[in-house]
Amino acid sequence: MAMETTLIILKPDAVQRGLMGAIISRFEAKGLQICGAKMMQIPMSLAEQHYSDHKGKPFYDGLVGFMTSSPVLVLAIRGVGAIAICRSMMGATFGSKADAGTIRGDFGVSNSFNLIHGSDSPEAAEKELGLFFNDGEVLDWSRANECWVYDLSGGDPE
Ligand code: IDP
Ligand code: MG
Repeated sequence: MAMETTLIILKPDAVQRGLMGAIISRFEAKGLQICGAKMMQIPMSLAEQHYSDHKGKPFYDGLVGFMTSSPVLVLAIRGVGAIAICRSMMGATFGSKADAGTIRGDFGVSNSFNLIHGSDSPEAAEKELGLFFNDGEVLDWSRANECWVYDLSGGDPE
């Protein structure tokens, strides 16, 4: 599996409810690396670009309204297979259905206020990282404990 960087957004409900730290802690404890972070209030044009695949769906207007309503925390998170790992840690889309043990399952009950966005493919991750981060804002940095997070004895992280 490849080293991947994924785009995570802690949505307005996560920020307003004071859950940023609890959610970031899960990713850090898992062994994923935070490579970019910024707080922002998403402009309407960016929300529309980010969710362009959902344009025309019944929930679309509410979704872009929600995402632009209050600040979010945007994260770039890296690890081997990070895209699928983050998606499984997030849980199913609807808070009412997400399994216990997942972020959406443990911290929310709403189907539209579901706390977190995560890229769902390498193509989406590349596009979304480009939308939310400028050049130089996603850092390549060496973690002091990398050799205990991964088995590096074979050269590649295992
Ligand atoms: P995902 O975030 O799990 O990838 P998507 O189907 O891509 O889910 O939907 C994007 C976002 O749109 C969801 O995270 C949620 O905030 C919102 N959403 C999706 N389906 C519904 C719905 O049926 N009602 C209300 N909001 C929805
Ligand atoms: Mg999606």
